[in-house]
Amino acid sequence: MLPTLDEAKGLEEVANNIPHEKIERMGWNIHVWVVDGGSSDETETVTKNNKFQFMPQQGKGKGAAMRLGFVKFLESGHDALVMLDSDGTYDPREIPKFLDKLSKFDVVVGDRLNGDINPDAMTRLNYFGNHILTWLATGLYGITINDLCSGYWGFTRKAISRLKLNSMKFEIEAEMYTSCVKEELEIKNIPIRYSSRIGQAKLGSVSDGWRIFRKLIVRRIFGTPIEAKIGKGNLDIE
Ligand SMILES: Nc1nc2c(ncn2[C@@H]2O[C@H](COP(=O)(O)OP(=O)(O)O)[C@@H](O)[C@H]2O)c(=O)[nH]1
Ligand SMILES: [Mg+2]
Repeated sequence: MLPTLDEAKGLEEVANNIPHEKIERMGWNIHVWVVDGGSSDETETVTKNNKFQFMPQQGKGKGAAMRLGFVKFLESGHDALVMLDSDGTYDPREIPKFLDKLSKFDVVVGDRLNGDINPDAMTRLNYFGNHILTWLATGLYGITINDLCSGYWGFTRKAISRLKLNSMKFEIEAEMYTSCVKEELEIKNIPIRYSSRIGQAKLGSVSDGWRIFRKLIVRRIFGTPIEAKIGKGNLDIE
């Protein structure tokens, strides 16, 4: 599952590197969804050219997009889901490593901070912020996560069906982690490569860092989003 907002060039690169044959040799049928936040570039054309499924999102933000994707995934009947950003930072050739670990774990998180970060891929501020937020998350919740804000995750169907989320933006990964802890899903961290992005960043380091921090605190106090408590699903967007 690939979230996109004006990432035509990055998406092209991701598409070229998805190891379809290797994944099929491992026994999986692969289906690629592009969850789009209203791109005004060639994203839809690139999606169609690669025979991926284009899924326009209803709300705004990466969080809303992923939650829509998760609901559609559960309706689809597939067994596992791997999500990664479409900006060329994450390498789709590592997907088989995620699928491999999903035979033993509920959730697999790609770990850039103990992996291989290209020198130009992350600003100093983001590097520092990622470490602080990750350290804080492990301290608050007691379950080790090595890279809280990673955009490369793998899930079993069971894991997706248990997640309870209401994030709209870039705090989604932090909430995925807190929900995994709450639902007692087993998390495996695996080192991954992280490269420089193609195109313009959508994340604002300080404002989104603050949203992530707030989400960690709020979910520590109120473990489950109110929408889930009153019986509404992950798709109830504000
Ligand atoms: N569907 C959707 N995707 C988004 C939205 N905002 C960002 N994205 C995608 O989410 C991914 C991560 O965004 P990015 O700007 O790279 O954030 P960073 O990697 O955390 O700095 C990229 O693939 C973006 O195109 C949105 O509003 N909707
Ligand atoms: Mg990025």
